[in-house]
Amino acid sequence: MKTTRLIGASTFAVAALVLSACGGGSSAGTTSSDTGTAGASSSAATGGKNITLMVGVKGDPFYVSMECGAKEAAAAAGATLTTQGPDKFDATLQNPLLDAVAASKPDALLVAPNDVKASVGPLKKIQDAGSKVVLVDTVVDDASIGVSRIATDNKLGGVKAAEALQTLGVAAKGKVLVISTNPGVSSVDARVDGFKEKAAELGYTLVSDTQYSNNEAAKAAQIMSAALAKDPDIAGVFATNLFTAQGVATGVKQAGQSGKVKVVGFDAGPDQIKQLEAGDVQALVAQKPFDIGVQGVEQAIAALSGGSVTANIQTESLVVTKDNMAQPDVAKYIYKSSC
Ligand code: T6T
Repeated sequence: MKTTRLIGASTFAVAALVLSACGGGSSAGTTSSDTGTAGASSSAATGGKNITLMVGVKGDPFYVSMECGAKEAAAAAGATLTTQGPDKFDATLQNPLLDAVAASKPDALLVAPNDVKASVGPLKKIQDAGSKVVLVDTVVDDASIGVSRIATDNKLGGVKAAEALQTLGVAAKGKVLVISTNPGVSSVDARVDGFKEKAAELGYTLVSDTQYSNNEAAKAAQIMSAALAKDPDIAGVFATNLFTAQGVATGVKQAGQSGKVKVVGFDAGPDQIKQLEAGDVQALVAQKPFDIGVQGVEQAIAALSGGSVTANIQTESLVVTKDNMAQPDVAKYIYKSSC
């Protein structure tokens, strides 16, 4: 039977095996008694399976880290992993790649769909042709797609971002702004929802509707500069993903407001960590993409080997600041630019 579960410090036997082999980097290293998934699979039972990982966008350290986890889990299970992704986070670029995947008929597809609606058609085709589809990071509106869905609890991540602004001293009535990527991306939309709910509770004033960077750092910087020109008393900003957050920090810096305007970004790429260190960003909500990759492969293997599959898995996030970033239990979640 399909179930929902929240992944915290515990996860499965395969993850423990992978992580003990690679020296950590994920909370997935802790074993748990919850062995209803691919923990029971062995490379003897699952060897030779072809798994494709379709990331949301190529070269993004979030997806690179996810690929690192997926690669290690695939190797542990004796499966072959091939990774692909569009040059931009854009369904019109990802969909043709998905159509090519359909033609290659992998045993399983791990995919971060670029759009809740536009990605449904190609994924349905792949699923109907018999490949096991596992959604990683982002989802689609059609609930029939995917034997399993594994993502950060993004709404909670947005709540944490608002709480971080409060911790940083943004008081009730403080003016705040949200800058996201594109509407229709499930992950960032949920972060915005969580942030807005908590911001309302904290009495913050949103200076405008959510603005969109199109996942381009330069555009995020421009939006930020324009917003500060219009409302010089903005006290805090939430930027919902890696490239948006990098651009927002640049915009605040160019306006000479670093430190005065509190910037909370999502993700923890290497360049974001540099911005944190430099004081251009005050807090980052880091995800655990390595874990998502490990668990994506585990679920795919479970589905292929007749094991028990978990329909929804939510992974954790953590708030990274200049003060805690060097702690080993935090530093291990900084994203990688290569495996
Ligand atoms: O924040 C991640 C990912 O979770 C989101 O779906 C898209 O943007 C990132 O890849 C960061 O760039």
